[in-house]
Amino acid sequence: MIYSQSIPQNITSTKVVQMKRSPAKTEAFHKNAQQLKELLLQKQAKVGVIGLGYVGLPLSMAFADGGYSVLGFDNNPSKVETLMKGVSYIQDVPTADVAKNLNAKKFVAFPNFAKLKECDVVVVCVPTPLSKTKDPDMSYIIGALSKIEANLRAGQLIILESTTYPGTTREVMLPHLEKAGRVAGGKDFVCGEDFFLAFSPERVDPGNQKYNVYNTPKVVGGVTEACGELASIFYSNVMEKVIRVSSPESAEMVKLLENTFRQVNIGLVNEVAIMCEKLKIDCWEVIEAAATKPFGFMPFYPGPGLGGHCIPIDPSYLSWKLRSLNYTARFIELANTVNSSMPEFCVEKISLALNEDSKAIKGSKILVMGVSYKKDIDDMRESPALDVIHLLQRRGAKVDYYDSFVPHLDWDGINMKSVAWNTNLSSNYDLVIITTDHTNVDYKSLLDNSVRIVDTRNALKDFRDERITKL
Ligand code: SAJ
Repeated sequence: MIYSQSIPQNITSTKVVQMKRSPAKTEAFHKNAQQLKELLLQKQAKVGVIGLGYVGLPLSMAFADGGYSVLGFDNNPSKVETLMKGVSYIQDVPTADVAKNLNAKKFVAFPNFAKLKECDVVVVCVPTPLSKTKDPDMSYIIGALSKIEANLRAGQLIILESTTYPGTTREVMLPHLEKAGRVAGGKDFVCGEDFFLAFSPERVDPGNQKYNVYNTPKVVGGVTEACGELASIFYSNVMEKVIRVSSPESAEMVKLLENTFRQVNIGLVNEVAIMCEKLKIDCWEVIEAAATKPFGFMPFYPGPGLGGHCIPIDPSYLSWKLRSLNYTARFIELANTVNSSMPEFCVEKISLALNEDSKAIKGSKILVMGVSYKKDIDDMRESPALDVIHLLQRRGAKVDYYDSFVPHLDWDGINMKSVAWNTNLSSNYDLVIITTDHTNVDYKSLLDNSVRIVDTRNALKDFRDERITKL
């Protein structure tokens, strides 16, 4: 380890292997690496964060609180304007934190990227969605890369945090950045000598009250040994634990394993729900009893489908990459099939429940309780409630929704306002479906006043009533 004598104690390496790329330790290397290491350890380094969303803004605040000077960059001018007024638009980032760091001149936001050149470390936290054809949409990474390329200078450390397929850092980022030197009129830059490059997956869990940017272990994989060490030093000055892995590919794969693990297990438990219906067994009782096994089991729960910015998306980056290598990631593809069938499964439950009252979906008034992708947050991305609403509307139902976290729903072609809550709200509807189990709902009132309820989240687990249909 080049810097072993000064590596902070909170860095753990899973294993140290010969780096795939280790350029000669030239004069430039020692100058650039040594200078950057000192800036990092003395907290003099200027930190640039590209993408001020649910990942980039908490990260910016953490490093500003940690004593660094942070320059935030976002190509959405209204986000920059809001931040420069000292206001946060991210649920997990208090406005007081933004105002404090702004006033302390520890954080400034920019709509353009000219100041990137001033940054000693640049962290890329841009979205990596799927395209309409379910292929990786790399446009945000490519956009950020072009700004970095235009401002790259010797001594900078570039870290990609956006979730992506294994190989992105080395195959996409590296070649562009090495050419940046030639663009600037010099010879090509050499990674690990003139600049440093690493991957470190974001592990932000929106709304998680227990785990945050400080106490969630940070995985880091550098293109060279020095890249990995400098990135580890960077994070270890703010985060409690840094986990070194041997390469950016390994770090990219860590995140995809984490989220594929969830996607596949949620797919499994959704199929268990479908099987239990055919067996006329209560799947929630089965899962609850299985969860009493103190070892070798981790409960997941069925639901109306798979929402969020990570779980439904990230595994498809992995399966896409493997398809390019002529391999089919069968578990991922199967889990996608099962998870995306759940909205239809729920609508079938609604149809059967209405049949009990000799009603059809067409013409029925249906209340959708909860539209965000998981409980107690306002995030709508990939929310399965949207699919349920689309399916019901297509079948001629008159659909309203209630969600105190989402007062106005303008998403995915749906433009609705939440109805106002009152204790006998549900009495106005032929059927209620609980699609998101927010904890701030009075479920007893909801049940007492409902004609029929389809509960896709076991929110009514404490009630026994023949009006309730569970997944
Ligand atoms: N879901 C189920 N059944 C489950 C768990 C989740 O249907 O048993 C659904 C949720 O309702 C939601 C979707 O899956 O629609 C995703 O839920 P999630 O709990 O995985 O929450 P996310 O999408 O916010 O995932 C984040 C991820 N964090 C990062 O990627 C950095 C994930 O890795 C975390 O493990 C997860 O939070 C978490 O543990 O809460």
